[in-house]
Amino acid sequence: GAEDNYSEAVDHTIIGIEPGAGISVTTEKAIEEYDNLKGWDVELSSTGAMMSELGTAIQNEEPIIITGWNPHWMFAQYPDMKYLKDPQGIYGGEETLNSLARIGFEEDNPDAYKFIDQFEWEVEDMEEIMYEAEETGEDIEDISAQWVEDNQDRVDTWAEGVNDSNGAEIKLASTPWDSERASSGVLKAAMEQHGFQVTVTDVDVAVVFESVASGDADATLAAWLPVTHKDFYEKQKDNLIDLGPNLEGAKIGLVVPEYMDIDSIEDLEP
Ligand code: PBE
Repeated sequence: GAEDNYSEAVDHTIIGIEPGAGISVTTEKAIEEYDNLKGWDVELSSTGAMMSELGTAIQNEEPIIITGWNPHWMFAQYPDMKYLKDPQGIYGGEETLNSLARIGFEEDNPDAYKFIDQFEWEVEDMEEIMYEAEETGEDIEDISAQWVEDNQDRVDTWAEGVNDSNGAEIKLASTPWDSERASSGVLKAAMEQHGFQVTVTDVDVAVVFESVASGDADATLAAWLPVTHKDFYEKQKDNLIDLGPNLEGAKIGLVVPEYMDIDSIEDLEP
């Protein structure tokens, strides 16, 4: 019925995040590919602005369509939300967070390379850090360092067969989202236990790929594949080494509150 015309209610606008994010690029593609989204806009600003619009909408039980992803605390804070089905598969299925290294890094520093190659953890680990940062307001780097101390058995498996360093400087490129601040923070603290000196630089997704490809950065943990960062990856894949997933079971898509009576992107009226 007319009361269910969510498309008009949201002014044919999807609430997005930072313009440089993979999920923003993917949402522009969804708008091109779905006939019923023709002429729609994606409002790009910041993750913080999106989360605050989401909070207001939920408080007033108003319709809203956001770009959502896991791992993130949004589903812990607002459990009554759902991913819209994506029959065209624009947002993919399961995403993995991959580690990438610059060409030549293994030869230059085999121990650091091995450490980064052996780094892997679970969605629940990452979420533990993200939730705590969100709840306490404490710095995510500090919480990540504490996580390393509290999970020393796990952390030690990443260092198996690695010779301790005498202060080798390792440059990690990362992105400014909590997920990557957590992973980079954990790896930094873990590697520093073994004498490496790790610098983490938060940049745009495009710059992450460019800096690993050009050799300005040694490695990154921040590649969301195969879909979210596809364009960036395709452009640079011959100029970097893909070390494979450091985390499995990630996801991106369009997300709405449960009180919206639709299940699929295709249910949205043009
Ligand atoms: N994200 C979180 C990022 C990567 C990490 C899904 C918002 C993106 O590029 O879209």
